Amino acid sequence: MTDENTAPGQPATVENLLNENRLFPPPEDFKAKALYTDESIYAKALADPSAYWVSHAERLDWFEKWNQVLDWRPPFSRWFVGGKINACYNCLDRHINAGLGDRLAILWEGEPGDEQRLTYNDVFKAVNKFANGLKQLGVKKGDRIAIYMPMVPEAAYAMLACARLGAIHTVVFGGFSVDSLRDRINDAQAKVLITADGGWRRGKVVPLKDTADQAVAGCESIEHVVVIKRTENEILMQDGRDVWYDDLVASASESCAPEPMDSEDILFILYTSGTTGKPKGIIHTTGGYMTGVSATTRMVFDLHDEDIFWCTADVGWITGHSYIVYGPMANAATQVMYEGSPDYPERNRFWKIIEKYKVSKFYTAPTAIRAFMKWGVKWLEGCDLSSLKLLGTVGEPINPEAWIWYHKFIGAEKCPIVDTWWQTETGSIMISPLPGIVATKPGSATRPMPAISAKILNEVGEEIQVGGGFLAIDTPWPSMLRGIWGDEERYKSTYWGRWPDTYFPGDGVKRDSDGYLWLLGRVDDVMLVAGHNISTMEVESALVDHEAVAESAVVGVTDEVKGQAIGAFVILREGFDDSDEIRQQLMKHVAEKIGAIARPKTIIFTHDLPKTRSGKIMRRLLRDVAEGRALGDVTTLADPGVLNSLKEKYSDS
Ligand code: 6R9
Repeated sequence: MTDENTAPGQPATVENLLNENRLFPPPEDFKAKALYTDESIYAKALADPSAYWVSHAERLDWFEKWNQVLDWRPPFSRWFVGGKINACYNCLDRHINAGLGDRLAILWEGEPGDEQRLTYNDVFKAVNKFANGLKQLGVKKGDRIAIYMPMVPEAAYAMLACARLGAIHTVVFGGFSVDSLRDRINDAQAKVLITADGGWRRGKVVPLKDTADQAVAGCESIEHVVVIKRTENEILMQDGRDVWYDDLVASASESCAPEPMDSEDILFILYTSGTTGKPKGIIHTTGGYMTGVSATTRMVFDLHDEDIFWCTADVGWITGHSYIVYGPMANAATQVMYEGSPDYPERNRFWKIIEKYKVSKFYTAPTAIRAFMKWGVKWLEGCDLSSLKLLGTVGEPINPEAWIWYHKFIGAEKCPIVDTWWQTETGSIMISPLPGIVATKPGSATRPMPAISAKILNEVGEEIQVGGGFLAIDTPWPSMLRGIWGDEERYKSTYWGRWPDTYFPGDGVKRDSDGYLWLLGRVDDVMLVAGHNISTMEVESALVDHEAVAESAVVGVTDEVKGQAIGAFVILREGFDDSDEIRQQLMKHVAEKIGAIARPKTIIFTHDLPKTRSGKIMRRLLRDVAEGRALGDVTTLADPGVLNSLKEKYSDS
C-alpha cells in the first residue's frame, strides 16, 4: 500500500496484518477431546452474562452463598455480594476433601537441577504451617505482607498462607531493585516481608536478602522479615526482626482454619510493571477474582485431569498470580514450576523440561519465543516435545513470524495457539480463542472471551466495526480491578476518564473484516507519520519478518517534515552481520510490506533492547535515546547497561 491510496486518518498499515489471513481451525483430534466445542457458549453468555458468571462461581466452594451477583456503580463493582469464600481453601482443602490429596500439584525444578514433586497434601501441610507461623508473628486479616522471592515452592506457599489468613499479599518481583522494593513496601505499608537468602539465576546467586535489608532500612512499617533458605549464601539476620522460615514452621501446627472472607475482601495488591509512570497498586478482591481465574484457566488451556501445565512466568507478575498460583490450583492442576533462566546451562533448558515432565500445556511470552528463534532450531534437536497439546502466549502482541515459528517448531503443527490478551488490571484472560472452537490467525488474539464486551472506539467514543482504534470494555467482569491502593482519583482518571462508564485499558486494537481482533500495543506506542497512524508493533512485525532480524523495537522520533519519523532498533539473528547493505534491505523490506510511509528513517543495530523485567520493551526510553534527551525513570529496567551502549551507537549514526 502506498501513501497516496490511503484515506486520510485511516491507519496506513492495516493490510500488513490482514495479509496474514490464513485460518488455523482447531485440529480435529484436539477438538474431539476439548472441553468446550460448542460455539453457542458465546451467544448464551451474551444473552445472560450473570447466569454465565454464576455457573463459574458455582464451581468454587463458598462458605456462604451470595445474595446478589453484581452491584455495579461505575466505576465500582462488587461481585457475588454477601458471599463468603477463601481462596486458599479453594486451591487446597476443596481438592483434598474431594479425594485428590495425592495428586501432584507442583513439579518444581531449581535452576541447578534439584527438584521437588509435591502433592496437594504436601502443599496443604506446608501452607497451614506457614500460616500458623505468620500468625505467631502477629499477622491477621487485612494486614499487608510483602513477598520478595525466587521461583521456589515457598513463594506459592507464602501467597496461599496469606490468603488463608485473609492477609493481603503484595508480591514484588525478585529482580527488582532496592528502590522498587522499598517504594512498594511503603506504599502498601506492609508489616512482614517474606524473602529468601537468594535465588539462582544463570548459575549465580541473586542476593535477595541483601537487597531486602537495604530496602527495609527505609520501611518503618516492617516488623518482621521471614527468610527462606535457598542458596545458603552468607546473609545478615537482624535480631528480633528476622526469622528463618525453617524455625518459624518447625513447631507450627499443620492445621489452620481458613478465614471466611467476604467476596469483596482484598486478596492481593500487585504493582503494575509500569512501562510508563509511577507504579500503581492494583487491587484484586476474592470471589470475583477466583471465579475469573478458575474459569479462564480451564477454558483457555482446555485443562484436563491428566494435563501437565507449565506457565513460565514469575510469580511476581500477574501471570504468575493468575496462571501459576490461583487459576491452576483452583482447578487441581498438576504443573511445572521452574526457578531459573531458559538458557542455563544451555539454550535448550525449556525443551529439556518439557520432555522430562511431559508438559502438555505450555504458556510463555512472545519475547521468549523471539529469543528461541534467534538462538535457532538446533537447540530443539534431541528434545522430545511430543507431549505438547496446546501452546499459549501473553504479554505483548505476537508477530505472525514468531507465531508461525512457535506453531511449526514447538507445536509440530498440531497444537492450537492461544494468544491471550489481558492485564494486571483485568485479573484474568479477556481476549483469546477458545481452542476447541475458534480458528486462529497468526498474530491475532481472535475474539473476546464469553461475556466479555470488548469494543473499538475512536477518539470521541464512536464505535468502530472494522478498522483501528482504542480498545474499550463496556461491561464489568468479576476479576476486574477494584481500585488503586490509596489513590481512588488515579483509578478513576486512568481507567474510567476517557468515556462514560467504560474501561480504558490503554491499548490500540483493530478488527478485520472477519471480525478478528489484532492488539496493537499501548496507545502511547502509536506513531503519527505524515498524518498516518502507524503502530510501532506493525513496523516491528515487518522487520522481524525479514530473515536477518531476530527482534526489533520501533519508536517515533520528532521530525520537522513528517511530524514523526520512524526510528528502528534491530537485533540480528545469529549468522548475520550488521552492514549498510542489510540496513538498506530492511528499509526496503518494511516499505514493501507496509508502504513507503512506514520506511524507517534510521536503523540502529544492537545486541539488546531496554526491557522491563517482564520482557516488555520500554519504548519511552528508546524515544529518549533517539531524541537525545536525558533518560526518564529507569528503575523498572531489567538491564540499565543496555541504554548506554545504545546511546553511543545513536550518536555515531
Ligand atoms: C498479562 C500481562 C498488560 C499489557 C497490555 C498489553 C500487553 C498482554 C497481550 C498484550 C497484545 C497480547 N499485552 N498480552 N498485547 N497481545 N496477547 O501481560 O499483564 O503486565 O499488566 O501487561 O501487556 O499492552 O495492556 P501486564
